[in-house]
Amino acid sequence: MTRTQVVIVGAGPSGLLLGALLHKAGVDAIILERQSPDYVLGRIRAGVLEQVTVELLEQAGVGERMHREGLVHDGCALIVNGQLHRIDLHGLTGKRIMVYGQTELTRDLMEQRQRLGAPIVYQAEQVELHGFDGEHPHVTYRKDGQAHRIDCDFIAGCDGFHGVARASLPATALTTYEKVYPFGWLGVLSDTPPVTHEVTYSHHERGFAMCSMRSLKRSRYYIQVPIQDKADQWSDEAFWDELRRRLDPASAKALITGPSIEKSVAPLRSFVAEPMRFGRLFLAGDAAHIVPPTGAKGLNLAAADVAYLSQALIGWYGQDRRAVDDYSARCLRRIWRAERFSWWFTSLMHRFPETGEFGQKMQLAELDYLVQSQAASLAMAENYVGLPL
Ligand code: RFL
Ligand code: PHB
Repeated sequence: MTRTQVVIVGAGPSGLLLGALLHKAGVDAIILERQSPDYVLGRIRAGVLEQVTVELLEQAGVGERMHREGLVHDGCALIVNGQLHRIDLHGLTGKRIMVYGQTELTRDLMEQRQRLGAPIVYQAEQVELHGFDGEHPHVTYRKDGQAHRIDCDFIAGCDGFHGVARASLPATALTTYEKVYPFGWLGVLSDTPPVTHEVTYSHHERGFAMCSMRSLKRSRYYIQVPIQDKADQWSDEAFWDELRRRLDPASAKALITGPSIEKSVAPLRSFVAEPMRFGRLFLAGDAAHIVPPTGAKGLNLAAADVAYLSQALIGWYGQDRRAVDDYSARCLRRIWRAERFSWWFTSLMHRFPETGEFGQKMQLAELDYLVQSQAASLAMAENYVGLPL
């Protein structure tokens, strides 16, 4: 039998960052991850970090490569039916964003954990959580055909939307709120120079499109597609043609295409489970909430949860036994504001067939107001760069 202070389920960004912040404060944790390290690093997801997230990563001791290789952006852009408008994020808010892939950040946290000799069990199967409604929780799992048990003080459920932590709670303990959008994002990663030098979101009558990047040589693009579309139905050529149609003429002309190195369809969903604490089990990140990716908030919200959770746990071990009590309420206040922004930006930028012509006119009028009015641009920019912790 093994004992630790905190068992963290999941080695995505939430679990790894929590592990790093706890380790730094002298709190012991074991991370259990269902997949292999290569599998975790193969998932291509987020690209945009808020300043608050950048500061947390620095605090966790993994800022060095991010500052060397990440791209700092002062603005982003909106294309409205073929016309490009820049949003001066820094001029409006005094803050910037960092473009640094989730894959890279995850790799930095994994390598740091290995260097520190802090425990992480990959390919942990059948993880089960026990006794978290009392004072002595424990976690069981199987690895290489053998059964294991870890006793602990707390369990952190950082295991994503399909994880075991939220599913372990009695249905009566949670209230969930959900909205599923009637389309998906087809994403392509390619080793081609990005067409725009800032992250660019396009509203087009054929559907939403966006241009992002991972470096000056690697691009990430997305287009809105019907929810039932499969990635292998889309040849690279068909993807590039459709993307080109949804951009402004100058970007369409400048677009450099090449073979896709990853192509996948992601569904879009808004979801919140309340509360985020049940006895000695805490939920953090995608385990508790999902936002559609349009506002680039998912990973950033996960990092904010982890900031609050690390403070709560470190406080508890520092003899402030009540430090864990307001974890859920603190997180949820920030989460609902990010849910609202992500829902608003998704609703504004995509084509919703059911809204009809009146709905489309409303979107265009709001976009016109957004790019012309400093007050409206500021409200968007303030949310995009991230609300304070
Ligand atoms: P993760 O990353 O899903 O990690 C959970 C981990 O838990 C493991 N796991 C288990 N381990 C043990 N036992 C079990 N039973 C387990 N079940 C699951 C999983 O294998 C996994 O390793 O959740 P986490 O850490 O909360 O991180 C959340 C972020 O990954 C997510 O919010 C973002 O990727 C969302 N997102 C974006 N967020 C941003 O902030 N900025 C962006 O630009 C952005 N772009 C995106 C995105 C998500 C996307 N997709 C594909 C959904 C773009 C896309 C296309
Ligand atoms: C990305 O680079 O993958 C990305 C950037 C901004 C978003 C979503 C995804 O809003």
